[in-house]
Amino acid sequence: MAKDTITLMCASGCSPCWMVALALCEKEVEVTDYRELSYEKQEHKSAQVLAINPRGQLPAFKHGDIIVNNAMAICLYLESAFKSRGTQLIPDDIEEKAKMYQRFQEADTLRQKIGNVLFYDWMYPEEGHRSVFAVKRNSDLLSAEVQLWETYMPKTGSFLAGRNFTMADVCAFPCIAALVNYGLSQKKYPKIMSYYNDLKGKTSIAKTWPSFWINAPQGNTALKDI
Ligand SMILES: N[C@@H](CCC(=O)N[C@@H](CS)C(=O)NCC(=O)O)C(=O)O
Repeated sequence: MAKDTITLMCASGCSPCWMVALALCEKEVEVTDYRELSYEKQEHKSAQVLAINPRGQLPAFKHGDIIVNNAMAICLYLESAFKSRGTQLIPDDIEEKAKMYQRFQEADTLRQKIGNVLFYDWMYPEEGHRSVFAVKRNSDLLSAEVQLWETYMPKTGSFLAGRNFTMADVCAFPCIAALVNYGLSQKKYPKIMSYYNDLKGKTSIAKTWPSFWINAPQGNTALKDI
């Protein structure tokens, strides 16, 4: 298969999928075969996904014959494969690079902790297996994590790793946007809100904004007490 064939399977509203869409947009790389799949229809467990990602998770990505499954691995791959294209997302400056890698990796921790709160019932479909203590613990762990991110927020005009928009922003912004979309308190987290407001109109972010969130009924406040 020609190397410039890019297949991407995603679901709208999924933060890891948004990370990849955002990285592709920043790198100015066109997806030749884009498939938006539905969780409700269990399409993430379909043969087309399992052929690329045996875990049956999205995103699923293929560049020519090269398969990369994990969102953050795909993002790093894109920077290497298309180094000279679009935005440089991994800085040369060693201090900026160190901070970029740190926040990039921490974005995954934030994502998992958001998921543990939002998708608890989905992870434990049998009511008898759920626990109010676990719900409270997940919520407390997410609160502590979000408080940490409030201290990470850059001033207007700067980004998570410094002066430039980097892979750290590519992977953290979809998680920050999920927090806001699910009702995060503006009063409690003013710096997170202003980072979100500063970046939400950025061309690549606006262009890749999940339709799931645009069309979702307003007022989902599952994270308002975090
Ligand atoms: N570590 C993976 C996680 C991907 C992931 O959890 N995707 C979710 C949707 S956001 C999914 O496909 N869930 C369905 C499942 O786990 O069965 C990545 O970052 O790509």
